Amino acid sequence: MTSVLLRTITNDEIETFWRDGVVCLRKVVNPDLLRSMEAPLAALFDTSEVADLSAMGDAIAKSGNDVQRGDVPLTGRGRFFAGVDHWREHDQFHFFACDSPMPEIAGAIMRSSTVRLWEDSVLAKEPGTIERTAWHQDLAYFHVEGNKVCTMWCPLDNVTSESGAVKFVAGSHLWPDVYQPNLFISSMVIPGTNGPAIPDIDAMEQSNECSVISFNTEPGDVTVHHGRTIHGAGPNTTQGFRRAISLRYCGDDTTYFTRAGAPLKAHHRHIVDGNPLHEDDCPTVWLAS
Ligand SMILES: O=C(O)CCC(=O)C(=O)O
Repeated sequence: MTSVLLRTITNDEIETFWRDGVVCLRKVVNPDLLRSMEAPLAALFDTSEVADLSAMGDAIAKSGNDVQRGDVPLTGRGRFFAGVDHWREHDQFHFFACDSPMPEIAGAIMRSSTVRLWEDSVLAKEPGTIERTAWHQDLAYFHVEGNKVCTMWCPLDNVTSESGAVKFVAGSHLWPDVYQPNLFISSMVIPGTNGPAIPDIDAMEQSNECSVISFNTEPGDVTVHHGRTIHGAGPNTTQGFRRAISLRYCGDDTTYFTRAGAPLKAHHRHIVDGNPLHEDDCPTVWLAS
């Protein structure tokens, strides 16, 4: 398997990222790299290393609160699994996040001479998963401040809007606020967090106050979005899986910035507001030569 960058990242792609807050890089890595992650990802299903967000959604709905769901028949219903930090325990996830071409791509796109790993994350919607991914910004979940923060969303399947392609609000990385983070499948906010409420993106889109873009993707394509870009995803109404691994990287200008109530990681032991990220917390995974 070739695990090198298949082609250079163009200036046009870099400028698209900084203008729209997202870019889709076509055929940038070998699809075999993504195929090599299918078994490691499948091994996480039904373990304590991933959360069943569909079960969480059922509990939220039972308590009378909002769950964001699409119009998918409940028969043969699939589950939405999500997990983070698999790179710490599993060699193949470590390779994917730290030693594959992904960090170099992040460095090129962010125009950063250093790339550090914040986390990896698996996001798998089984066939017939009704849960949407609620609109959110990644930065609201990270104890980080800076402009060079990105997420690379790496699909393991062919993904369309019917199967839950991620949708991005173009240019929203330039909006002034970091909005209060939510429970990912619900507009309910994470208790103890702060920030203004996220605008009603669906209503804004209807009234042409914002533009929402998404991409049909195949394994080997990667979308890269800015840490402040508002994004979400639909249900998976198809008979196939919609599996992805998201890699979240920080660049040169990032420093720690505590966000009250946002998830803390046991291995992040050096969070001091204003300090650069610490090697033990967020390893350097790429340096410009
Ligand atoms: O895969 C999804 O449904 C959402 C992806 C996402 O929010 C992310 O990768 O930051």
